[in-house]
Amino acid sequence: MFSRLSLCFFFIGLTAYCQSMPVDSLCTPETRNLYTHLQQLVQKGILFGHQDDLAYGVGWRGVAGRSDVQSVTGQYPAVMGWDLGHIETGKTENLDSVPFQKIREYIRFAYKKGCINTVSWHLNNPYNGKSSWDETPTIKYILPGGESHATFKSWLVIIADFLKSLKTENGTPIPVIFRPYHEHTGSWFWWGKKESTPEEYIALWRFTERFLQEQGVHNVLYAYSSAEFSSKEDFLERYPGDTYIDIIGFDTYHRDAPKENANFVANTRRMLTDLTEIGKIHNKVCALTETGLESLTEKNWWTSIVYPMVKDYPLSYVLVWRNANTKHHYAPYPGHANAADFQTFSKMPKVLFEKKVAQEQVYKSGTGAKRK
Ligand code: BMA
Repeated sequence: MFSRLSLCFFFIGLTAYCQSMPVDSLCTPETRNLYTHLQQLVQKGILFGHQDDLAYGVGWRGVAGRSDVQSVTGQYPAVMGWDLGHIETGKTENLDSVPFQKIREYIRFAYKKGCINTVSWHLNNPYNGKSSWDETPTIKYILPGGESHATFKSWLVIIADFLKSLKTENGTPIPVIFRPYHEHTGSWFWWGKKESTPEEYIALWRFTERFLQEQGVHNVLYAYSSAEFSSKEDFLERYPGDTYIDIIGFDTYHRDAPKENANFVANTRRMLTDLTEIGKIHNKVCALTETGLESLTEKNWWTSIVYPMVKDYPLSYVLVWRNANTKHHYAPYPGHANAADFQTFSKMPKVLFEKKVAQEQVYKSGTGAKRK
């Protein structure tokens, strides 16, 4: 009896332990702690994220410590997104003209504050050198045996080197969420739904992940992030598997406000419901990996559309896209008609900006996370 009971506790404990582990069993302690914290923070609230936050905003670029989000709310976003598109070409700046050396510095700055970095990759087409938005079916050419496999591998070496170069002054690797091959339920990238079969897409993911790990990358959590999807089956059609993915999410944008307001909310709620059910079954952290209303044309968008919706789901973070200029931006900047509403949003009980995250000691004291 006693031994059966203790066996039972052992398995419950083992399950809880396994649940909190990232898929890379060799990941660094900070990466493991980050994952544990992402799981635990879900009970406290949703981290707010912004793409390219420190790199530029509306009317400025490359000013140390500056951020439109911080200028408006007094706090940096808790999650910062970066993109490595064009690193594979050997260029020094990404597709939105942010120098990779600067991205390294921003990632370090964010890490020191207890913020979380997520990295996407709008990589060119390795087969023909065209952009991410090229719709040539390509994956078959870049997998092992394909004529562009060597090129693709050389690009992965560049990505691996960049990821490995993310370190503190003391040499501690900085963990990041890596979110490649995103929006694959859409058909606008060469890895998209019409451009590849599910088998090809899954093989691409698995090859990438194994390759990065062989290259010694162990500071990464892997995010599978679709575009809009029609059902759970649709979302999971290209899922590489539980042993490959740490975080699941999707990208969706609010367009044609105010005409589409109700549709945006209903559609996003439907997908969030599916996502959280999948997250429970597969035991994965969930996120709204990209969203936004371009130029924030809707009054009180944050408190009347975003907050009432996202507060109902166990999401780890919600990230809005970049502040490029007055026509293409997703977070308010000083003087913006939406600034006061954004300030109110930043103080909502279930919304976590930088100051609340730093207090959580995201990378250090993960309860349940064990140091190697
Ligand atoms: C898109 C736009 C583009 C940008 C791309 C990658 O949504 O913001 O201007 O180049 O993302 O960041």
